[in-house]
Amino acid sequence: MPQNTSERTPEHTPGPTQDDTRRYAPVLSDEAGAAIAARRPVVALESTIIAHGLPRPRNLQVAMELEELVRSEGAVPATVAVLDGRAHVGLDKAGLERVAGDPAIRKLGHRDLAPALAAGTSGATTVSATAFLAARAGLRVFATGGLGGVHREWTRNQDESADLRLLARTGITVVCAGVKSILDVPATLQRLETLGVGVLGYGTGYFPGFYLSSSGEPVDWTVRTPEEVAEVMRAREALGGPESALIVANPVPEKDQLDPATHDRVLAEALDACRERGIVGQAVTPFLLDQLMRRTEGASLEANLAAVRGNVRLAARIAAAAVR
Ligand code: PSU
Ligand code: MN
Repeated sequence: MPQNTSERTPEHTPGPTQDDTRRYAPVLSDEAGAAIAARRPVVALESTIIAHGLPRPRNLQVAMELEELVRSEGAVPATVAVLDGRAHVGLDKAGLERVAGDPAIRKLGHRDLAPALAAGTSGATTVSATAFLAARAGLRVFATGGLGGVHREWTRNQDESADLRLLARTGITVVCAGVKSILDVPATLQRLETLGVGVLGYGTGYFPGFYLSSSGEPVDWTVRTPEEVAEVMRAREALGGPESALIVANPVPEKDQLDPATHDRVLAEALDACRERGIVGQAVTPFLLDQLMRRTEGASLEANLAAVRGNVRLAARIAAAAVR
């Protein structure tokens, strides 16, 4: 039923009908819903990394392993994706299998959500779409690998991930290994400052470099325990803001990082290949990640996975500390 029909004017857009809400509101899994109601910890997990960031069939194993990792820390996982025009916060095994195995699965940023729902499409959600849906469903902590950001050739193509602007207006705590090292890291840090997104180094004074433990760029704030992160979350809530995300930048352990010299050499080759083949838009990040994996014979994949595992484990501990 339309609300406030009598007050409707051309300037006054009516809210969604109950029917639209039933069709399009995000579906929270029973398990995640029960956990939120009981103030038990829940961790949102991103699905683009599964569908477009990791090779099949390893990606399904990883998706299940990450959920198991959250559970082993006593929290509830909620992988986010769109299936047949429904936005899900929390997938069952069949849902994870579709995200990992369906070659037609799209990559959805937050601007793609409404068209995907209206068309009844299925897609994996990027950091921007995952943070948007998870926050709307009442989740407070989210884990991924590396955020999107400002690309190295920004002055030529103005490629800046939609992740940044969305994180500027979504109050969720995001645990990541910094931003992907395929990006212009100093420029991305500048943008995060301009946009008012909080950045905490976890156990480090340097912003992590995704495949590398350090990007070499300093951070202004360092925390050392999940409780310290939870305290920052409480202070933000009590202050009433800012309405932006809080990034917990958690470095991949040095023993698991990609060899820095190999990283720099192979990345330069991958960036050349990207330019030569005219790859643009949403395809750039998956292309570069795939190129790095091939050109390092899988070493970048292992570093990426080590980073993601560490982030997921830490996110579960932060979620637990935040509900205490
Ligand atoms: N972290 C990873 N692998 C990934 C991503 C993150 O370890 O593939 C994804 C995230 O979904 C992020 C996206 O939002 O890459 C960025 O894409 P773009 O640069 O097109 O915004
Ligand atoms: Mn882009």
